Amino acid sequence: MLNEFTLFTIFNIIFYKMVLFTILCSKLTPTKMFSMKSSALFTSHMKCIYRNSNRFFSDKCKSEEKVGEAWPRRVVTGLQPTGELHLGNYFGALRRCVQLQEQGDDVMVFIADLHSFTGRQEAGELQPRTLQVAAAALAAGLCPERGVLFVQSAVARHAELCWLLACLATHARLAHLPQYKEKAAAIKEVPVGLLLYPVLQAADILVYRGTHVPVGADQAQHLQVAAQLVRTFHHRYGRAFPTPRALLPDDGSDRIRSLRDPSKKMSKSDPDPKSRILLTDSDDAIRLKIRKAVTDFTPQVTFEPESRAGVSNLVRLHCLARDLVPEEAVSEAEGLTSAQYKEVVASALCECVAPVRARLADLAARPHLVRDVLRHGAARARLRADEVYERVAELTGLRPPAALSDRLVN
Ligand code: AQP
Repeated sequence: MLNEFTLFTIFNIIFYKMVLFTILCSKLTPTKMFSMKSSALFTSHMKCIYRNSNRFFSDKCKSEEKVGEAWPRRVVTGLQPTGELHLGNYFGALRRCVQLQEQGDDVMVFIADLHSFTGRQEAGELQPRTLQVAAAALAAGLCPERGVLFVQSAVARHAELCWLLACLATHARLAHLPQYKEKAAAIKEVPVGLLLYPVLQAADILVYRGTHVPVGADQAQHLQVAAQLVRTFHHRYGRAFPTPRALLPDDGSDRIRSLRDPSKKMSKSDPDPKSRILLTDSDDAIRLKIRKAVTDFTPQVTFEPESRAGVSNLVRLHCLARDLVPEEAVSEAEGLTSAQYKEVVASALCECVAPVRARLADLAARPHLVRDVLRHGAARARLRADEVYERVAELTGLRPPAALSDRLVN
């Protein structure tokens, strides 16, 4: 802040020196000068100073608003029903949510069915996939009583808030996001929904006044969009939301790589099924996929994510499955070739996946139970979203202010 203020002062000193220099060069007296065009220049500069000082002080206020102080801590995250969940989704999202819940956080997890429309979505596949993702969240250990598990489209407020936020977002900002540029470059007819994806994501969080969002590194920029929208909303209408903060893990669980091409992340939509380990995979399937995982020609096992992405990904998976740090995993692998180490990693993963897979099979046989959880979750989510949206509607003028509406009712 001090630096910003100092720069601001220096800028003003330079400006007035320039004015003085212009006066001397043009041989105009100050009186003549201010009676001419320069008075307009002077006025506009004064306006600029006024605007900047306002910005300076309002920025100062913003920086003093710390997440979690004014707003109760709430974790919000979503999973798209775009396919069967894999170890990346498990380590990177589900298990983290379960851990946060165990630490006492208020965790809301939703199945992001509306988001899944930004890619190609087959109508007949949406319901079974939605149930499957919900079942995976429960199988991973998420407690629906302590948290809230629901389907995004069951709470219409996500879409309603998205519209209001979309009117505050700029095309230039959204079109500049790397994930949009990458996805849009791969298709001919780019749907507007793809551009709006981060705005809907912002609405998903803000409609519950989410303060913390467990995200992967690739989502950090989307969270910046959400933070920017909060600032714009506050500036235009008043305070309605906290500024959401990314919860980035320090164990690398947000960056599980494809087993076939370690330069890419493990993904549901990768056309190669050997690139990912599913939560429903049998032990044999897991062993086979790990055996086929791409490494390199160096036989020793080391952890060098930049230069040896393949083997380091295996080390990472080993660590996450057995709760180790990379140094421990590497020392366990001492004297083993990559092929032998793959057996160690596969065994660790089999042990880790087995209980989740068993619970998933159990839930698959009882879809009514999962549906009940989702119905109950949606009812609770709607109550929370309605409360926030009512405030938004008041601030934006969509509803009369509470005091006035009371008078109108009486
Ligand atoms: N490879 C990954 N490593 C760690 N975390 C990951 N996540 C996804 N892939 C990895 C996390 O899982 C959560 C749900 O992701 P999503 O369903 O929103 O979709 P995504 O991020 O686009 O993941 P996919 O599996 O790659 O899906 P598709 O193929 O449909 O795009 C998120 O928290 C995400 O960070």
